Amino acid sequence: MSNFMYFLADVSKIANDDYVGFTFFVGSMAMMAASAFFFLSLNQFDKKWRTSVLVSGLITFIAAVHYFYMRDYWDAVGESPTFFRYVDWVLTVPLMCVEFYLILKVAGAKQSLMWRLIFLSVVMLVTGYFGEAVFTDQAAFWGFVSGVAYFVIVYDIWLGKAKKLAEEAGGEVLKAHKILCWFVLVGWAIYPLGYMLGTDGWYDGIHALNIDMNVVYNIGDAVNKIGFGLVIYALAVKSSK
Ligand SMILES: *C/C=C(C)/C=C/C=C(C)/C=C/C1=C(C)CCCC1(C)C
Repeated sequence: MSNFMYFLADVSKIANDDYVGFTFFVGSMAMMAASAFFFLSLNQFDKKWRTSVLVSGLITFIAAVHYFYMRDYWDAVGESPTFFRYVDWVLTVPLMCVEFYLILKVAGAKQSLMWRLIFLSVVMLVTGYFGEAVFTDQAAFWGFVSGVAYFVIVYDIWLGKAKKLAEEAGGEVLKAHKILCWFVLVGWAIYPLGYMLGTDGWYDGIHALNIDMNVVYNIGDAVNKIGFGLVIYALAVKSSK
């Protein structure tokens, strides 16, 4: 079959009764559209804001490519595309940490802050992968370890060094930092929920909801990757003449 025929077969199957596949499909389109939006807007900003908006576009673009793969994998295999999911996250979540550093640079943020957040996010994701794909009978334990790293990130940006820098920067940077903090506290909390829906542990009761983990992850990604990017975009608009 040609690629196009394959695409049609794919779509018709998804369009009929596969709501998980549908969220992969819509997710890939949303990520692609967001990337075009961020990339094409770059010229309107002052030079010092372009890197931040560029990174927003890279985050959604990397996700778009992974969503194409995940959609096909789901369609062909009918299982969670765990490997692609985590490769996507391990590239995009550290880039979100870079965004914090980039906007706080005006207040003198050091690279050490960026590397600390990147390190914590990688610990959070690698331990999550262990629980979801490697040591699946200890999912609750690895999810807990992952959750500890997550809370250290939340602490750092809400109450730690990053918060002090945001206050020193003040104005629009402080406002944007606060919104990003809410994304990490509430938006990122969607993921452990998905994890509990798709793995076994003391939380098995939640399986009664009968929601596929991928739907939850896909909603989380759309909210967080596109929403996060739009906050940066709005900051760049307000801060450019
Ligand atoms: C664009 C992708 C994003 C923002 C992904 C974020 C992922 C997380 C915050 C995942 C967190 C997890 C826990 C806190 C515990 C259970 C395991 C994870 C990896 C799902």
